Amino acid sequence: MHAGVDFAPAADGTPRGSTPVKVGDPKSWPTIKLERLAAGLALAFASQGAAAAEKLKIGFLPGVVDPFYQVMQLGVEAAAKDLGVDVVTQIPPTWGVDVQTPILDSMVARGDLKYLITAPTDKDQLVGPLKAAADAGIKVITVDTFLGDGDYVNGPVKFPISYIGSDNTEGGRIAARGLAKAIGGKGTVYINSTNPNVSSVEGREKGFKEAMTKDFPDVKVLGPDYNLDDPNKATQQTAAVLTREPNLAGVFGTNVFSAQGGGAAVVNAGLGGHVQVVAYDATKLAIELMDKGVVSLVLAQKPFDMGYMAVQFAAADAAGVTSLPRRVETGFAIIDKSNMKDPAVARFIYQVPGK
Ligand code: T6T
Repeated sequence: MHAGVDFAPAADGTPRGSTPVKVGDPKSWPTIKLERLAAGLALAFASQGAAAAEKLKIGFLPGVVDPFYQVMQLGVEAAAKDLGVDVVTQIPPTWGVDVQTPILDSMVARGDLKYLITAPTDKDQLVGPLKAAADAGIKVITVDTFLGDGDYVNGPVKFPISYIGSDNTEGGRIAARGLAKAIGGKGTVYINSTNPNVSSVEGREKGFKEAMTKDFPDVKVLGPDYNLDDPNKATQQTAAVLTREPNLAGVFGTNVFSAQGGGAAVVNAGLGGHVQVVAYDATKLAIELMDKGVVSLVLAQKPFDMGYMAVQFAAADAAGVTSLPRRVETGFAIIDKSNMKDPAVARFIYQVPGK
């Protein structure tokens, strides 16, 4: 007679489980000592506790406080919720290596982060500090900006898991084609940008100049000037060019604050609609300036996708996935007056809750 459940059919063929099973004399049952049971359960719960405590912990360190990274943070938090991951977020108040590096070092010093999702504020100067993080056992995923030349397979920098962001050189070419069209293919245009040696805006400048030189020989390109991510500086710099170049036909603002400042200078000079502005980044303000006829083209990046996928990559890597792409280009939504109200496009405008 064996204790426990027997699923072999009864002699008369009726299936087991439909008839009571003889389990014999309970005294003969192997007894599990309660305390052992309790210990076992405690262990089980403890391991569950430990498992819960061992929830994957990821650091998120973007470049600065702005609508682009605020939407990226929404993507990070949505994925963290979906995947049951803990995220520790630290946002530098201003853009720069001197601001971001100490925050990075303090995040590494915590000792509990397994992954770091970050937008390096300089493609060379952040290599050292991020390599130190990797050597400390924190796997790095770069979003929006990259280290070195962004080729983590064959390039000078290979330790990050992946780059997830826009193809900014192509973005620059799109901006050039849009501005050239808006000014009728001839005239002088000006680039206002944020900081040198930042892979994102550097790509935009390069792609813009490349396309203008190659496809629009009658367009002369001035700049870039660097506004250090300060919209007021962008306004001053653009106003100075508008004064120096009375026939200026167009302005390319390579990110949120460059376009904001450049657009404001055009409006302040009463040249809205005459001097065409192309804006990288789909902030509400850029769309409002488009509505007023100041901005003729807006390139919307996909920061939510960048944030969401970066967390997915971390969770996948932690789960043992070894075939994650080393580079993911998230694409653009190109917004102009003809489609700015179309929900399929407008959904890419950077909506920050409460803003
Ligand atoms: O344009 C984005 C981002 O792609 C760039 O790297 C820095 O500026 C923004 O965050 C917008 O301000």
